[in-house]
Amino acid sequence: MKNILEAPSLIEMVRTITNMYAHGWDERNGGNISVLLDEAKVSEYVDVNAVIRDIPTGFEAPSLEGKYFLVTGAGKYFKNVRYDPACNLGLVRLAGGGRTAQLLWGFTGGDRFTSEFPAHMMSHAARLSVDPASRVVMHCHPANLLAMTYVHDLDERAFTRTLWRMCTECVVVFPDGVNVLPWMLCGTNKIGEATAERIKTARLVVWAQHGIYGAGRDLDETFGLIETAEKAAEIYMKTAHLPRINTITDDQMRRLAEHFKVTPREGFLENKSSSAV
Ligand code: 2HA
Ligand code: ZN
Repeated sequence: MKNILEAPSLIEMVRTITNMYAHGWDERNGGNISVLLDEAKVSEYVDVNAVIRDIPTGFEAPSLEGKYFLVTGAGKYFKNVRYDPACNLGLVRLAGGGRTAQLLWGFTGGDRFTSEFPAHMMSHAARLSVDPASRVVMHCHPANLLAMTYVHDLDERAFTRTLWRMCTECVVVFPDGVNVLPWMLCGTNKIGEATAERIKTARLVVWAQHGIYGAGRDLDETFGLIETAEKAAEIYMKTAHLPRINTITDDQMRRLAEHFKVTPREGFLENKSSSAV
């Protein structure tokens, strides 16, 4: 067996978590990540028949049966992960229709996966149903996106349009837009189901007054989505109280979409030649 601490996916997970903490997105035990791994790769590093313990999940996810996930632990601080990955992270395989997570490595302190495991697993199932290459679900608490949910309309089209207009590249980076959930109790199957439902049509889902979920094909893509949306929210929070003199128009966003060959979410731009702000 190879040393799992040298596995590229584990190294990238630790680096990403460390970077997220450095960005201020993950105070205390805030935030969590799960990454779907291939069995062939996993079996280079762990004996997939040696289950350390079974952890009940409290939900069903039949489409994820037999799938492997590297995931952050409940109550773990992102700032500490790099000093002890085996304590703060776990590698699990879902069994029993998703009702059980079989621990194969990690959680050495006897812990379990993040309290947001239902939202993560349900979001993976939802994203895989629309994009079989989807691998990553990431949750964190970026300050400007969070601040924006206190002062901006939570309508998904309005929220997305504001973010798109804050930086030229936003419509190119997240043409699918940003979906928004109202405040809900976190750590529950209910918020998991709601997140999964909203993450089907956009890779970013804001949890009002809490944070954001991102989904992507790898850690870089997912981090980059959140990073770009958070930058846009920062520009918004820096300018929202000031008179607006200039903007990015819908026609300009349409030109960006044509040039960079992306398709903005249907109905989110105004009709051609409209000057709506
Ligand atoms: O894991 O961020 O939403 C801590 C959280 C819960
Ligand atoms: Zn959170």
